[in-house]
Amino acid sequence: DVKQLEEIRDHLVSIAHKAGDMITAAHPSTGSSGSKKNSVDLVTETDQAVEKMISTALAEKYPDYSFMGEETYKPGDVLTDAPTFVVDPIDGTTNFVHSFPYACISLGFAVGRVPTVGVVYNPFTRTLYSGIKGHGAFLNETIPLPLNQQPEPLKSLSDCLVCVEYGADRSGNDYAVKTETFTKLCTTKEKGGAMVHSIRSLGSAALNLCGVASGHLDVYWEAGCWAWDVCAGWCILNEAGGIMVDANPGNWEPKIEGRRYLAVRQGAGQKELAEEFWSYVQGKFDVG
Ligand code: LIP
Repeated sequence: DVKQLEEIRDHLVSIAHKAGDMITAAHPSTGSSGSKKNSVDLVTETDQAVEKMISTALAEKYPDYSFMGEETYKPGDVLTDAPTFVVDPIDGTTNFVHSFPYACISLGFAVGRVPTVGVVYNPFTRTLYSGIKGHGAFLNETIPLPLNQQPEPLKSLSDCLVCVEYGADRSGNDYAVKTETFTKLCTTKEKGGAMVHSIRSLGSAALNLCGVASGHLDVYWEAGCWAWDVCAGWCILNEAGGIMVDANPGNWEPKIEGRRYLAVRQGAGQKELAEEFWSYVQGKFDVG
């Protein structure tokens, strides 16, 4: 019931603040980026320490619920239908390492593999986004999302600010699909492109989804995310009237444990805009 979900939200908010203090107190350098999955996929000691604090605080209060976190995930782990906290201790680790103030703690709660509670907190700007399925999404707990409650209709991609990410895998088919699509989006219409107002690549999937929920980004498209990057932001996006569909052309069914996402902000014409977006996608992603 909603009282229980509000209690979970409040617990996640207090954990997010604690985690935020740990993150802003840390002073990572680009050379001290700890273990690396590859030269651009960074993990710091802070990521690991923050996840430990979060999992301990959650287990104390909710010992029966499952936990999935970026730093303790092992290949083969699956998200089940059981109530599960889905956590990224620092989403935007590269930004964190470079002191670019666009990183956050992403705390999601999924039930039946549906994002049900979301808390996303950027401790550098002290910006908190939260949402509960069926009960709205808010900025700093009081301001309803989207920020413009009467958003403009989504007429054409050429009026849009579009967010994309390069991701941590910079070669192969999926990278070619991304970069060729980015080019097409930014090419003038006369040359067969969409000529969007501009594209942005900001480095945090969770904050990108909150940007679409707020309405300051019209579209966000990425393949290569994990459940902990999107669970919290997805709940907030839906509650702000945004839609999430699959990043591969024509597929309307994104999966939380899948890795391809296309988010469109609230406004008349969302589905038509998703279809227009796909018409510029140059190929299909292999990633599931
Ligand atoms: C990152 C994302 C980023 C994406 C990267 C990575 P991390 O999360 O939020 O947007 O492009 O592939 O998943 O590693 O900073 O938690």
